[in-house]
Amino acid sequence: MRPVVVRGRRTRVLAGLALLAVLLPVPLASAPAGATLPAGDTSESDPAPTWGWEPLFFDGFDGPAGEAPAQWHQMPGWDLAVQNGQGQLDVGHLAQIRSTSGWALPAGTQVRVTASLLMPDTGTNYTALWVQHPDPADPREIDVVESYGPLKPTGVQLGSHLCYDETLDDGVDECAAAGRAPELFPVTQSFVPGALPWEAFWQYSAAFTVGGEQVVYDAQDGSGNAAYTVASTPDARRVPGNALPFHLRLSNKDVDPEYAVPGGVRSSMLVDWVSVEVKYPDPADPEVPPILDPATPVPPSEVPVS
Ligand SMILES: [Ca+2]
Repeated sequence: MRPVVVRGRRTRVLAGLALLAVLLPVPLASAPAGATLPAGDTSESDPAPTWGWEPLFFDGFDGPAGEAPAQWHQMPGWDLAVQNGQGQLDVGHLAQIRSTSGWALPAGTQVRVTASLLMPDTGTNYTALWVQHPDPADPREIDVVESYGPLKPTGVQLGSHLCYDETLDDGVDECAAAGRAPELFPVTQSFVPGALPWEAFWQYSAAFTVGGEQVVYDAQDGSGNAAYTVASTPDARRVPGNALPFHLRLSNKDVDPEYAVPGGVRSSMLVDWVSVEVKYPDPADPEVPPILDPATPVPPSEVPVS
């Protein structure tokens, strides 16, 4: 199981320091206008335009109100998430679903997982989209984004887990002790008031190369303006390999009662769409470079987010 409590102070401080090195927020006011949308498309309802990426999975959640999404299944012990009839999936209190499809892709395949999400505004819900690599001994979990909401100090964060601490209440971080601590980046400060993750839909992405060593996370509005771009510390253990399929998970957990903060009115996470896009390695040029050269600091304008 994934931890559901706020992470320890030391972890957050370390993650914050790492974030300073790699988080390169782009001021929204100076970002270029979204002039690349094809005529007729709207920034509210369509994924960002892409070139060179092939769709592997897409769900726009356009089914009738109350109907379960056909490409996902309910996790045992959890509630189902259902469509709301307005083109969105309502991931309510205690809902958790997994993509029925999973993908084991050739090494060198570039993968980008993106979802358009509106987070709950409560202090009692903990919502997440993550890439699950289902090997308990080698999880390689990528948290595309997770949110504790506006009332909790953690707000939204992203990162990855290599290990699950099954004894969160014993005061010992077994994962860190084993050299497998999570890498987490808080990003709430990258959003502007009025467009915070619980006030506006954002497109949250994680991109990686199968068998590579780095994950690039970003959040964009519907016009391609980025709130943040985060490049993870290079570590092959944090990127899915090709031996096991990875799946997608959406969840809405309760925070533990002792950490709950009253307030807020919307406990659901709303999901407009989810996509997985890929670029397969060129057979004529199998030496596909990693998404980023870890040795080279990359300004946000050059990070290959599209
Ligand atoms: Ca939709």
